[in-house]
Amino acid sequence: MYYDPAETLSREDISRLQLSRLRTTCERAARSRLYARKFAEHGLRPEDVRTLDDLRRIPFTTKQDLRESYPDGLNAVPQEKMVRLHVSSGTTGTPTVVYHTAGDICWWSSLVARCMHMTGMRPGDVFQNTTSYGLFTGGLGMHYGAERLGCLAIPMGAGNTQRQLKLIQDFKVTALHIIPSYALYIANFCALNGIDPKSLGVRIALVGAEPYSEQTRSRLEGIFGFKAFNSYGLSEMNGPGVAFECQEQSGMHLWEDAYLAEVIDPQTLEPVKPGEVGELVLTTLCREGMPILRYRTRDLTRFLPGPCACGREHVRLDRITGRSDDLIIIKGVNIYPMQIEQVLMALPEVGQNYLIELYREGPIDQIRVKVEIKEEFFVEDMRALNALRQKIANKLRDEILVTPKVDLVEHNALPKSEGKAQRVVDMREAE
Ligand code: DLL
Repeated sequence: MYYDPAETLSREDISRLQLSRLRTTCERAARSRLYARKFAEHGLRPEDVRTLDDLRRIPFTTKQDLRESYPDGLNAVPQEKMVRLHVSSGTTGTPTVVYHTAGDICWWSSLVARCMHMTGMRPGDVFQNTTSYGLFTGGLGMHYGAERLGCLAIPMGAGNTQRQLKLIQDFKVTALHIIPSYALYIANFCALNGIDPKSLGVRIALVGAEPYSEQTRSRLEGIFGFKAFNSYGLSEMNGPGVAFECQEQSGMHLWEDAYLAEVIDPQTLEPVKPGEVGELVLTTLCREGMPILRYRTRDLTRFLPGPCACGREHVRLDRITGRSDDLIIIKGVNIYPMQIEQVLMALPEVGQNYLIELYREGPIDQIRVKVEIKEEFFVEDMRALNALRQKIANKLRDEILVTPKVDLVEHNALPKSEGKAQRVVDMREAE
């Protein structure tokens, strides 16, 4: 039933293992320039970490630290020992780099294999990876995991939907790795080209790398007939394989033998009360090449209380509601893009894509939501369209407490990207 004996660890075993691995990790980290400096600044020596509570004496690591350490200031072993590096997309300023030793790649692959097995994938499954390869960790990360598990892996990469579908059909693909916005795009493509998505026969979809709502999951499962498992990770912590849903599909188990997780209040930096939402902070416990201590992910989530029916005691993360830097403030009201997605994806008239625009009217910030409408609802009757526009605006207002301007557009009218979708365009500075 389990892929790895680590899945059966009790809470007590987990704590014991975490402490011994944390101590090794601190010793290793102290060999890097960044942590040698940070430890010295805090008057901390690796051997001062004697209990799990001592974790809190270790300073946080931020994205800024990683940028300033570019290209190799976090390396804890000589470069000759490294076998791979991934560089983040770095939309703003200097990118960040993560180096891996052969041992790190081995660990990462087995973590991903463990996740895949937990969803029900087995040797014999045919796995197609629809995300980009190259520097994005969802490519090689998932690929190595699938091969490790013993699946037939097809490294299709991103885009070229016609070809994706042909390979899925010709090789009887049973499991897919897919970003939610691309899954919605394929659904649309199938509708336009008269393909029944259920006839593709895909059983399992690993869906992650960007936030999506429960409503989007239900929509995708309804359209494709597969089970969609949420998958969380970030390049700094390897990539995919950090936390994954089990067959209960109720929160993502975070592998606590490999990562130490905290949820903190991003303002006070203190731990939140149990079960409250805050910023996820992660420490690697198994990495040799580039250990990272108390990394502030900026991702907002919470630990789900209570045991999981699957029996695994590794803590569960709730769906990531967004990043602390995604917060939109309009007329003093805090809004997360995910709230808008939830409302839209629950409406049958709404198609598979939308875009949020922030703009300024005089001194006042405004929000406009452009919504693709399914073909059968995109009629010439102005009254019907106006009524639909009003209905969507009202539903959004009930959720986000401000009334957005709503523009209805034909399906396929909005820009789509091959990688992660850009859902919010902020035009306020440009105006
Ligand atoms: O997106 C790693 C990954 C690849 C995860 C494939 C899952 C599947 P980055 O490009 O570094 O790494 O982006 C990491 O993406 O901090 C979150 O903000 C977001 N993210 C990743 N998974 C989820 C998810 C990969 N399931 C950043 N839900 C993270 C919400 C997610 N957000």
